[in-house]
Amino acid sequence: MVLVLFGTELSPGVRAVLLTLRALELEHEFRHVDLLAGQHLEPHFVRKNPQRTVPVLQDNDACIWDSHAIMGYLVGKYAFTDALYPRDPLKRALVDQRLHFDSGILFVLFKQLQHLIFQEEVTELPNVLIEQLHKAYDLLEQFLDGRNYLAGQLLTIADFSIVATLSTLHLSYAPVDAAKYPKLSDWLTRISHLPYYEEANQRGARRMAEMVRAKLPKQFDKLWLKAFEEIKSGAGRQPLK
Ligand SMILES: N[C@@H](CCC(=O)N[C@@H](CS)C(=O)NCC(=O)O)C(=O)O
Repeated sequence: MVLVLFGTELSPGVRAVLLTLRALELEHEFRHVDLLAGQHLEPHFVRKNPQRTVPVLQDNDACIWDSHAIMGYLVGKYAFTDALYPRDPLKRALVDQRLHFDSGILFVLFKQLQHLIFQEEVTELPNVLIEQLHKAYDLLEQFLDGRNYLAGQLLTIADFSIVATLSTLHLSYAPVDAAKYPKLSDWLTRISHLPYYEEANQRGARRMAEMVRAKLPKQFDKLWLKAFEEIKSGAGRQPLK
């Protein structure tokens, strides 16, 4: 049976799994779950994931959810090498730390912002959340010190997890300023050169940004357009080898 991924490309977690599926060249079927229409609350979906979140991966009778768990599973079960999720305990610990950073910090900030503008209908973002985002960017900049990728010199699922959330934040809420975060900006450019990046991540991140933009007042247009132009042009920087 083919792997089935349930979700929407608007979701960073879903896009992180799509990046992993594409990197591993795994055949899969994508079943769209419309969160705005509440399809994740329907009984047939809740039977697959009682937490009612996307992504969910179905592999035969098994349903796995949480993007981080799904990515690790895919590499463990289907990859020819462990490069994307090393078995070496220390290397794995570093990847896991980054995955938890996404789960516990970056994605949480994203979810709070989403809640404010889509549920609470605020039209201005609280500075305190944007400051927290910048603190998270500072940390990511430090994580990249001496490394091309977040957990070393090679691409891992930590990069997929964080790029899916970060690219969304970059386009929607707080552009990654290349002057302030040069390593993070270079890393974003480097990942965006992956051949499957546009289809697996950037398209959905851009759609999400368009929805956010429609909810926010004009003052954000300038920031948003700047980020859009930068990502299109590779932030004006050359990818590092
Ligand atoms: N840690 C989870 C987060 C999943 C999550 O919160 N997904 C959002 C979409 S981005 C969702 O399903 N939201 C629906 C809801 O919470 O009702 C993961 O990485 O899979």
